[in-house]
Amino acid sequence: MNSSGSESSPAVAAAAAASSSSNHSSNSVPRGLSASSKWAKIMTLQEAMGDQGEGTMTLKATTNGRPRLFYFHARGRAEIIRLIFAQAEVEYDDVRFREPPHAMEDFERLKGEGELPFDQVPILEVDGMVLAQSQAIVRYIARKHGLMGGTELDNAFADMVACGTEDLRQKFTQMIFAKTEQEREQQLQTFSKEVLPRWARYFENLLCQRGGDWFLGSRLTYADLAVYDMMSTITWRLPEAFGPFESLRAHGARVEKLPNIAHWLQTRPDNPL
Ligand SMILES: N[C@@H](CCC(=O)N[C@@H](CS)C(=O)NCC(=O)O)C(=O)O
Repeated sequence: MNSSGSESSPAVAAAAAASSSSNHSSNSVPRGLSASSKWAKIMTLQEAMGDQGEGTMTLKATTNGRPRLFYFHARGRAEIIRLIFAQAEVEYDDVRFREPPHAMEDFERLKGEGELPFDQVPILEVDGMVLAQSQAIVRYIARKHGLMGGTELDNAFADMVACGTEDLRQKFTQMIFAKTEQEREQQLQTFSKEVLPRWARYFENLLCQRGGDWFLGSRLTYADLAVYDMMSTITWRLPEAFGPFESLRAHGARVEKLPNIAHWLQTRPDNPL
């Protein structure tokens, strides 16, 4: 997102793609901001603020231990947080900006609170503290809710895998949001023919290193959810991307079958990105 407030950021573009894609769902009722899920209370910023207008929301208001996640109406960097909360059955408020053209308006309003550490989202407000940086948030909630490894070294292994997903996501996002169509096509070729197969192989090697269903063998960690999230982001644009990577695809299918994850996938708003 650029500081000029233009609507060209990946998250805003993703929100725009989300709103147009929900209009295109033919077989199911589109699930937008009115979606509801067992643990996530999905709401707009206006609802979270009690719709009392500018300056009336206090971000550090006591939330009685109930976390509040703020982000665009998109998956983006917030979805891994939502997946962890779903798996751990944590009740929280999933506060989303409206779709474009109002997304930036809402983001500016939140920034106007003067409490965002880096003027970026996602943020998680918990117990009167505002946390930014998605990876810090992810590690905090994964530790708190038992989705880390059993040892410090295993935690580092899980972090390593998750950091890898961030690298690949960044390469994907750069490509998807290239400035011109021609640039995008060119980058798409390089990404799908060179970058993606190389990185998919890295992940597959790591997955197979220990045997078992998960990256840490028999123990599910947030890294499994992070890899799943990254793969579903990429397959939105490149449906066949992971075709040759059987172990990774089987891993993704296992994540989707986790009952709490399955519930979230079935009930979450249908944003593609
Ligand atoms: N390293 C940060 C990056 C967050 C980030 O760039 N968020 C975007 C939206 S996806 C944003 O708020 N951009 C506003 C800006 O950087 O000015 C994280 O992982 O949370």
